[in-house]
Amino acid sequence: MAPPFAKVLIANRGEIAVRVIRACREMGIVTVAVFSEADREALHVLQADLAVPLGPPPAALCYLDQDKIIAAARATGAQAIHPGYGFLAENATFAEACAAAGLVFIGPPPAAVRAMGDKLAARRVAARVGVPMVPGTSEPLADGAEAARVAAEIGYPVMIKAAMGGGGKGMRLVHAYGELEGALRAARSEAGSAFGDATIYIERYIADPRHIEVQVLADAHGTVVHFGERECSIQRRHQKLVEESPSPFVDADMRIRMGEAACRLAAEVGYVNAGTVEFLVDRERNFYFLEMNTRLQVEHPVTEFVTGRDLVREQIRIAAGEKLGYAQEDIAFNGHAIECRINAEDPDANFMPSPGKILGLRAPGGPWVRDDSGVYEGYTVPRYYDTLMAKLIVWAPDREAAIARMDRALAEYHVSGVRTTLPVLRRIVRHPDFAAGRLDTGFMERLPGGHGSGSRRTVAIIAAVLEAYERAGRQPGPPAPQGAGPWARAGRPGGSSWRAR
Ligand code: MV4
Repeated sequence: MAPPFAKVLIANRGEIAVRVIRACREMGIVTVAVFSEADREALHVLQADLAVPLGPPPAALCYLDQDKIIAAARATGAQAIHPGYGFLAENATFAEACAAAGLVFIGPPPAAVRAMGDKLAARRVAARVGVPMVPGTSEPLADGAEAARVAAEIGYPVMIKAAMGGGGKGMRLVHAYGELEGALRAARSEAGSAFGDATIYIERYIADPRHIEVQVLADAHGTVVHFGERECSIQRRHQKLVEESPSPFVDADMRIRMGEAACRLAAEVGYVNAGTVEFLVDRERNFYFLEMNTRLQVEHPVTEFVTGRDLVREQIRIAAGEKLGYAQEDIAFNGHAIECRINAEDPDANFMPSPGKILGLRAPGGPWVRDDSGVYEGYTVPRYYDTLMAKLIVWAPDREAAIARMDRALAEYHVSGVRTTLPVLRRIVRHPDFAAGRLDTGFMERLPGGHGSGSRRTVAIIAAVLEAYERAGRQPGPPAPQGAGPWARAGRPGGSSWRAR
């Protein structure tokens, strides 16, 4: 069959640009990469048919520069732009600018992006179609008095959230009335400077929830289907580390109910293309709508493994106006897939970015092992962008076999020259709680070795150093001997004797 587009520009970099190029090549589509001065030798540039320089490394001057990207598409004769994730992927203005330039944006309609970008508007959509959500407000909070009234009604603890937020920014947990006023002020000011909109709302706090999301796909002809769920509860500071599908917590009945809820939401906003509906799930298996991500997600490969369908190919077909050509009952879920994110970060230094030259690289292989990488041996990871280097995804007939396969594949993965999250990933997949499927968003905080939020470890180190200085000042001799207090112990590698829970 003729390709839906002759030429597509990929407005992104790294592993996701490579991923999109792969789908295009299989479809017979000519690919155009764009790149910053820091990305001259990046893998996506080497792999694309054409590559257009954008300018200096700061994202605002290259991958976020809408005019430059649209100019690159026009100059090369591309008909469509795939935004990947991040950068311009959820920018409604950019989608409109593409249309105005006669280019197809491979993503949802701008109105759907806007409706879901405003979390309060999204809550009102969910209410209209009867999708369960966390109890709370669906209109902006007027003042402190209203906040106090609502908080008392839904019961403490509560969360204060920014209407234009998401991904954890501008969020405040309030345990009791006494903290409310300060939290309101802080949340408003943070939201105002981060999103240019100080609108906030209140929700009941769900303690240690699971994060489970549903993949949806909608064509321009009114067909909306879901591709099952992904469990993304292993996170650290709102950065996912491990994702899997199916969720070990979701049964067939719950999958249908969550899937139908996600499809109702998508249909209600006129959604077209690939999207993800996020839910919080409590211990009693209640699920609550959180937000919708109007893009292809990092963790899409686990869904591809269990459904056997190429989501990027589907995105491109949908953008070209093709029909999905299948219905919900045609989508079967087979086996189990797990993804690990390999970031250039130093787990021993609070996950600080670890850019630099990759001196050695050996990626795993073997049956049902997929390495979606944006790097190669000899490549220098630039310091300007996201630290994600590669994603390792495995499939097996069941979860236990998938975990064993991931453990094996991680053991085969060797990177030298930069620090990576590989050792932490290994510890996660070998953890008894992971094996048992006991996952929630507090998992990383409990993982021993100080790899939790990092903040407690950092505080402990500072406290230990201060204590050592004090001791050194009071009595000469070696600072902070073994018998030092719990702070000093927690401040040493492997010495996290103090934990909040
Ligand atoms: C919550 C919550 C508990 N209760 N909302 C964090 C990211 C943002 N999208 C929403 N988040 C949360 N919202 C209520 N009412 C807990 C979180 C949360 C979280 C959610 C998903 C995955 C990881 C998380 C880690 C900490 C907090």
